[in-house]
Amino acid sequence: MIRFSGITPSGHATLGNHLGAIRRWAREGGPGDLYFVSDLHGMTSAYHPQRLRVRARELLATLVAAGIEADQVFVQSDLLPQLGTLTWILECTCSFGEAARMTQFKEKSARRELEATPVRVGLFTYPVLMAADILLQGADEVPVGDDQAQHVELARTLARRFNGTFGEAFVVPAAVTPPAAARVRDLANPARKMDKSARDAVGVLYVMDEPDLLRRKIKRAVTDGLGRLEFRPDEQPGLANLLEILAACTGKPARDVPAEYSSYAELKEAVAEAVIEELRPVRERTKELLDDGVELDRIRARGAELAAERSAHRLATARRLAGVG
Ligand code: AQP
Repeated sequence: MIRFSGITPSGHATLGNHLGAIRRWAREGGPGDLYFVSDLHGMTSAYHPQRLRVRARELLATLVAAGIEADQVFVQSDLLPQLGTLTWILECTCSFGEAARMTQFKEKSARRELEATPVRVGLFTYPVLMAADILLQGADEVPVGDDQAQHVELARTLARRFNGTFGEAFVVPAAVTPPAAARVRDLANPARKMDKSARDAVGVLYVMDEPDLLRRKIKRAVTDGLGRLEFRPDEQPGLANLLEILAACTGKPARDVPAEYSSYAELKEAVAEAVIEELRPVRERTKELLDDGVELDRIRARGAELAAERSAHRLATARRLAGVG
């Protein structure tokens, strides 16, 4: 069984990415699962090429540092020839209307138009690239949040259509809802989720932040003036976020945490210690991998080789059936 998940290098990995995705992939992933750094997805809005390259490398190192098996990770652009080929084949089976229905495209393009920023064709066609990612690897399950479920549905439609029109080439993937995970919020604005591409980093804890910086950011986290140590996400969202972070790092239920502390300051100190210890091994191992370029290059090349090998037969079949191979 292949479960397939990706992470986009639109910024440095955050505590949210770590607790909500990376740590779970490392702990709960099965031997057939595949994880990829989706750098091609990071090109659908304005981006800086050198930054994209550096962040993709850093994210790859972080996935491995967090404990994901090195032969289960790869960088998407290392499969650009295969993905380019399959994306084109699938685009030629996808109607304009199907692509135009994607809610994420409608929302993102509307926002860009309001900001008077150009809407790239890549933003429009990226769900087909995502279908190619999934179908190329023969994924059985794609764990996604609500915002991506429609894209997996498109991948299912395109797989069925191709198989029905030209012949069996693809596994029809299933979108699965991942088990509920901590939704880490921005420490400076708990109404927002902690985003790796946030413009203002004061409320964002990055995996690679040094302990002192983590401590300073947590100390400044927005709480409230109630002075009441209880887990009440609706009334005290900032405090609840801190309690959830501490709970995720220690494995205790968030509701049980307040009883152990007598002030917000004391709680923040405990959160800081827990986050520092949670991230320390990942940060240190990531650093080691980034410093030892040879080892990371080897992991990357091997990941790309395995991903290409795994998908070669499927791509050849699709090309042959589509009349272009
Ligand atoms: N704050 C969060 N709490 C819990 N989980 C989170 N994830 C992201 N933020 C949080 C999970 O991380 C995985 C990778 O996400 P992605 O690269 O597809 O980007 P995203 O979901 O759009 O998350 P980001 O980090 O906020 O990126 P930007 O800033 O580019 O939008 C996913 O499994 C996601 O659920």
